[in-house]
Amino acid sequence: MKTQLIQDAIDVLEGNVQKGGFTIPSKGLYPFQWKWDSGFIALGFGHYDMDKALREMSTLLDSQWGNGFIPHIVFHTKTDTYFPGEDFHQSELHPQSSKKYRSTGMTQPPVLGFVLERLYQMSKEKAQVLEFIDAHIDKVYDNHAYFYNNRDRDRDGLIYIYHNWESGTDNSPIWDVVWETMDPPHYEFERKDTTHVDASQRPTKREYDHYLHIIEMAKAVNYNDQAIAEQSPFLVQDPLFNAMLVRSNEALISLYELIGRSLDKQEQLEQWSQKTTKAMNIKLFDEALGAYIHYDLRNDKPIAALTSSSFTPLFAGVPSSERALQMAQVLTQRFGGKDRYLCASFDPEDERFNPKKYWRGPIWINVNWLLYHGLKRYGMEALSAQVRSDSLHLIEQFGFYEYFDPRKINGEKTNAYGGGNFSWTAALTIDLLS
Ligand code: 9WN
Repeated sequence: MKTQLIQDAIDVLEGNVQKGGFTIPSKGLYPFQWKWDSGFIALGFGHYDMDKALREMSTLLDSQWGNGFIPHIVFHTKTDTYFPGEDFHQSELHPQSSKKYRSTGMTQPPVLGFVLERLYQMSKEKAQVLEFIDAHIDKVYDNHAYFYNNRDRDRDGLIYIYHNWESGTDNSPIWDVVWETMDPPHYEFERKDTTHVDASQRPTKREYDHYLHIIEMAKAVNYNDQAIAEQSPFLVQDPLFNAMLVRSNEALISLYELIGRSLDKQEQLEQWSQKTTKAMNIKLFDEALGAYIHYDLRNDKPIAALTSSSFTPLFAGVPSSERALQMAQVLTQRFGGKDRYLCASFDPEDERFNPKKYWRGPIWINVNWLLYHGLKRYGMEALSAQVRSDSLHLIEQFGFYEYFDPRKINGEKTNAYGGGNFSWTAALTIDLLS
């Protein structure tokens, strides 16, 4: 079974590889290269075709802007099957945007540091991977420097995101409180996602109005970070985003040590990490809920609700062991139990929980992968094994889908939703089974 599932996963990944040296997340629905998808996808390739893994990384890094920014979508190919596309985003408005590729003017969680480290760890040809790392690591460092220099408004080490698409968890109920502070125009546009996936599993039209409105604001200031920080109605410190940064800082330090250079950068990364970790523990940990939460920087208030992102600081070693234990209890008691698979993307006990709707409840395999490793890091073997086996069970049962229903329901035809033959689901299956 194991070998068959790995073979099936390889077939999915190979089917999504494109001519330009990048891999799409899913045919039809997502026809370009996405930042954090590419990171997870490379981890799958790394187990059977390291050249492809490194090419995925270098193609993405090639889209970097002059200021170190790496965009969330790189529009390699011309197609109007996705909305909003390159003509809507207009990355060229920013004076330092890539001259080679058009892209969005927003980013996604910084996973590339730890992806490079893991590729090195899994490689059989260490010298080849180390040479690649030596040639590319500074770009990832520059990306972190971009965040600390431009996205740390209060200089406390917590990076903000200015759009929900930057979180990767697009329509999480977390953002509802921000939408309540906005009243965007009712734009006229043609959705493409709902021609590929049932509308009941995707964000609403009104939510899209908010998404587009923030982009219009950012375009009006030519994607200038300072102006965005001053004007964006959406300015949030996200626990997942900051945890990925801390974990990638840590990975970059060990990779610089391996290649034996840039002591100054190692020291800088260490300082950044300590600052972010400290701030996350002071500002983002909610004692009553027992896990990390989002902070609405624009309206200066915490968003007290639990999501799967709330537990991802485990992956970066951010919580103390006492807090980690508390988080594991919350995960088990509130998200787990005999009637549910781990881990729902939103608190199953909250009335806004929707088990079929995208980031409002369904399980996502990339977050499960982060939780699996995070729990393992704290020695919580049984719970981490459960996250892994729940993930593999759902994939074996239903296929390489984009997201899965966390409820254990008998007699349902399918518990899997969104795009099919989804790349990171396949890639992380390979990694979990290798
Ligand atoms: C917008 C590609 C991306 C993922 C995100 C996921 C979804 C895009 C969309 O697909 O978002 O970025 O159009 O809905 O939410 O996490 O990276 O797979």
